[in-house]
Formats: sequence, C-alpha cells, structure tokens
Amino acid sequence: MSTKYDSQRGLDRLLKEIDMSMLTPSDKRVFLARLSEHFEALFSHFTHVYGYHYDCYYHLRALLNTLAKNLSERTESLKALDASRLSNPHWYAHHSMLGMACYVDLFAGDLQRLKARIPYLQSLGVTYLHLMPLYRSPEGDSDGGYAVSDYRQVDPKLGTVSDLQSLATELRNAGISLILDFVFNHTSDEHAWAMAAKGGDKNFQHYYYMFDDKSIPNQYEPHLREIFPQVRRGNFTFDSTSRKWIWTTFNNFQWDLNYTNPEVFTAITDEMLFLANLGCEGLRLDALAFIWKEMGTDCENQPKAHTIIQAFNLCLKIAAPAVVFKSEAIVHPDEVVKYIDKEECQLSYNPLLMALIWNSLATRKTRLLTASMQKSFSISPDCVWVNYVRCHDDIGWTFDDNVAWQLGINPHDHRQFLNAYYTGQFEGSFANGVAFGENPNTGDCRVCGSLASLVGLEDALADNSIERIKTAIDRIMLTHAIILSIGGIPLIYSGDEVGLLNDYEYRTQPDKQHDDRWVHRIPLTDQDIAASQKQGTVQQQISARLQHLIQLRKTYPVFGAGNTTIIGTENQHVFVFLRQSSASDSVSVKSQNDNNTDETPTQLLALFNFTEHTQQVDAKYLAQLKAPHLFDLVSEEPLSHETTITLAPYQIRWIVPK
Ligand code: OTU
Repeated sequence: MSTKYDSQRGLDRLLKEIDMSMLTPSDKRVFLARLSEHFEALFSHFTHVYGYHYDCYYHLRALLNTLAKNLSERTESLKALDASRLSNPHWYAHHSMLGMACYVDLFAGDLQRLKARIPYLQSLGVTYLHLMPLYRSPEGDSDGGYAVSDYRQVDPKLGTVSDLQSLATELRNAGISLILDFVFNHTSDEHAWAMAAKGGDKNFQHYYYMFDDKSIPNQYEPHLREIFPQVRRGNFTFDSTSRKWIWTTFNNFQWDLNYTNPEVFTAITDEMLFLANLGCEGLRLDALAFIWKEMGTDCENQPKAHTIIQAFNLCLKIAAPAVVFKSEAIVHPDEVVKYIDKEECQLSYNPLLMALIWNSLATRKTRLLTASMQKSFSISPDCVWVNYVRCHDDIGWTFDDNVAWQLGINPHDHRQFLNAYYTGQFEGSFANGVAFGENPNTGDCRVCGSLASLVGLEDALADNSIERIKTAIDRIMLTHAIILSIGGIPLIYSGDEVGLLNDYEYRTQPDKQHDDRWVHRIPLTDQDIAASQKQGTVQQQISARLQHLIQLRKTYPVFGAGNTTIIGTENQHVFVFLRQSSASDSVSVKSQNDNNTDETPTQLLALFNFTEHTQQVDAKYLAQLKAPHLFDLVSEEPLSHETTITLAPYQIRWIVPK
C-alpha cells in the first residue's frame, strides 16, 4: 500500500515537469490513467538499471516526455485500435491467425506493388504479415536490412514512410496485422548516432561500446560466441575514423548499442514508438538476447536484458498498447522461454520446434522432438508461440543437450550428423542445403536452404522422379500441418507456399556471396503465383494441399486458444499431440458436452508419420477423445475407437470427436 502511495505521489510531482501541452484533454486523461497503472513498474525497472546514475531523474523525465509526445502523435484510428485490443488482449491466439514473413522487394518489388498483392495474401488466409526490415540501410551489404541507418526512413528502393503508413491501413482493412522489425541491439555504422560518434562527439560515443584499445575487449572476448565467424572473427571492430574498437556482435557495420546509457533507452523508445505510430501491430525484437553485456559472461540472456525489454513493454502499454512484442531469441530452449510473458514478449518464435522438425525429418524418429516439446512447449496462457518451419535465417540446432543425453544421443555428434545430412554430405540424404557460419575453431555450423530444397524437391525435380516429388511435397505438408495445429500462430515463409527452390544467384553478387542465407531469400514472381493456380503443376499441388489444411484450421476453434499435450507413444516414428480448446475461445465450445456430436469439437488428436513407411499407433490413444464417434478432418474418414491407428507414409491425421 505505502509503495503505491509513494509512487503516485512521486509521479504527481514528476508530472508537473512533463510537457503535456500537446495532449488533447481526452489523451491527457488516457495518459494519466495509464501512468497510474504502469508507472510504478516502469519506475522500478528503470531505476533497477539506471538508478545509480546521478541524473537518473532527468532521464526519467525525458522518458515520460517522449511517451507523452508519441501518444499525442498517434492517429485516432490507432487509438481506437488500442482500445479494442485492450478489451480483447488475446486476439493473437485465435484459430483464424495465419502468419507470413516476406521481404518487400522479393515478394512484390516495393510497397506500392505490395498493396496489389493483398488479395493474394487474403486468398491464402494471411492475417499477420511480417515485413523484413525495410528501413534505410547501407548500400551493398546491409545484413538484409538488419543494419538500420534511420528508423524513420524507408529504404528509397521500397518506397516512403507514407507508403508504409498507407499500406498498414490497407492491410488492417483487409484483416491483416502488420509486423515490423525493431532492430534495437545495434544500428548501422551509417546511422546519425554512429556518424556523430565517428566524428568524435563524446555524447554519441556513449551510445555504443567504444574502446581506446583492445584491453577491455580482450577481457570480454574469451566468453563470447561468434555469430558470423565466416565474415569476421571476434566481436570487436576497429573504426579507423574514431580510432576506437567498437563492439560489433554481428557484422563490422552493425554497432551494438550501449544500454548502460539511459539516453540510449529513451532514444530507442522514441524510435520504437515512431514505428508503432506507423500502424504496425507487432514488433519483432531482433537479437534481443544480446542487448546487455556483463563482463565474465557470454553477454547473452542477461537478467538486465529482460528488465529492459519489460521496460520497453511498459512504454508501449502507456503510449501504444495495441502493439505486441515478438521475441527472436534463437538461444538455448531454457532461455527462449524466459522472454515469454505478457509483461515482456507476448509472442515468441519457437526455434526448438523448428529445429526438431528438421531433426525428425532426417532421422525419421520423433523421440527428441517429443521429449523436448514435453519439456518446453507449455508457456503462459497469455502468450503464444510463433511456429515456423523456415525463415530468412539459417537453421541452428538449438536443442537441449541434456534432453538428448537422456535419450542416449550424443549432442555434439548428432549436430555434426544433422549438418552433414542437410548439406548433402550424408549418403542417402534428400536435402540440398548449404553450410553456413562454419567456425574453424569449434567446427560448428548451421544450415541454409529453402524449404522445398531441404525436403528433397530440388533433387527430385532434377531427376524427374514422380515418386520422390510426391514424397517431398508430403514432407512440406507434414511440417506445415504441425505448425498449423500445435498451438500458436503458424508463420509461413513467403515462397514456401509454392515450393520455391534454392536460388544460387547470390553467388555472383559481391555484396551477397559471403552470406549463404541468400540461397533461401528468393523472389516470388507472378509466374510462380500463376503456376500455383494452374492445374497439375507441382506448385499447384503444394498450394492446394496447404490451402486445405489452412481452411481446416480456420474452420475449427480447437486450433486456437487451448492446451497442447505432447504424447509419447510406443511408435518412435510418429509425432502425436492432443489439443484441448480453452473455454473462452468460442461460445459454442462452452455449451459443448461429452455426448454432443453436432457442435464444434473441443479436442483434437494430431498424428504425424515422419517416415516413408506405413506406421501404426495403438488405439488406446483415441480414448483421450471423449465421444462415441471419431472423424479425421484431413482424410475425411470416420474412425473407430477400437482399431489401431494406421498412418500411410508421411500421413497427417487430425482426429476429432464427432
Ligand atoms: C537476427 O538473427 C536476424 O534474424 C538476422 O537476419 C540478423 O542477421 C541478425 O539478427 C542481426 O541483426 O544470428 O543467424 O543467436 O538470436 O538474433 C541469425 C542469434 C542470428 C540470433 C539472431 C540472429
């Protein structure tokens, strides 16, 4: 009680010094109400990180001024969206959700032409569109846009800020939420802050980690991972203009921001809210694991990284509450889940599921997938996974070594096997992948390649093998059926819906050839889309079968909010889980009872055969489904409780009570 009183009294005093003149009377009421709800937590996080600064109070005031200014700049329609999201905070758990991620240029050319592709997105059922970074960035290599030179300018090749703003509105009118990248661990070395730092401006030099010599970097270095060892060893870069060593976790031209400086926190909050005010509904927190450095640690997943993200989340709650965060932590599974909380990131990529789907395809076994998901799939009911099979990055084998050891799998050897398997160095492999980021010291590497090439379509087409083409398409369906049904938002990587093959063109381009991730960053042409609509083509088979699965997801609430129980059966070639709707997802679900056969099912038993052989699963698992009659949504066959469940090669079964 007394803390509450103190914080309100402290806030009242502080507010006398905040410029609220630009707020309308109703905005001012909203601002004060939200502050009285969230200021105490914001204050606590802010002072936890910055409280030791003599001028902490000054920075807190600057932060509140930034929040007020950004709230006043929010459009009326976005304020209406704020209100509607606050009354329906779990909108992202709905079974209608379907995500897609794409590069503006590869998907459509530019922002204007992307508008013309909205009907295509709608025909797929997309409700969530993540556009890869589209901000101004250096000419030539910009790490695919992840080196941002100006958060407030769109890359001129793609359009303008006003194009982006009008696209956000058009998307929303079409039922599609826009997701943008929030690249806040680093800026490009061409960002105005970096330019000022290079020019010797001391204030801006404190925006980054800049060292006069290598003595301090040398103390950090032995504990740090190397993310792109193929382009640069170590984590520091010498800048010849300022004659300083700069912390650069990723490429030389990506300078890590210094979050020990409260001015950086406030400056980045201002940029974040600018993006929110463009009309995006989600921000993807790029490389969030790296934002806090602590000597003697690997400088990943530090407790203060969490505090800072929670503080950003509170800033959104005050100035743009419609916007949610998506965590991009491609780290150890036990660390991934720590970012997931309604006070931190409401959404999170699921890199463990992604990696282990690929593992199961290679081994034809589901034990590691099952055991890992049993351990790590369950998260707060306020949050959802973003489940994906491929994305713009490489595949890293981020499973938990202990879970592997418990199954008798040597994790180091197994990762080597997976790399060999997917880069075509393993006899009998179906995959056409490319090794990425090989570390000469550790021998580690990751894998690149498009979905279709990695599941065997590239080779099968080259050999014109009808049977292998079908098997490759079956693998595409199997992997997507899992992300469509396991719980959370399924995120399709643009081009995968029509089975685009690896594009080796990047090897001829000087600014791309050193980064093999470009092999799976592929333009989607009008011809590709036309082929996907033409009867009999491979593209059409992929797209039609995928559409069928998507339609099922959209029809049944059981694919939305609810619980997932991962089931380990005696058959180690089949992946099995049970879904149970949560009562709040639909009214009809509430009135459902055990004997009711007409209403929408509240349970789903999903089974996936990861092999090219017929598999059987004991009928006892069907007893979980509490109804006299059963029905497989995919094959549209009735099933009986008594018979063993048979799965043809790569068959997907979505069994519901009927
Ligand atoms: C992210 O990925 C982006 O997805 C990449 O495309 C960028 O290059 C990178 O950040 C820098 O902005 O290293 O290989 O463990 O968590 O943040 C992908 C590393 C990456 C990841 C991840 C990073």
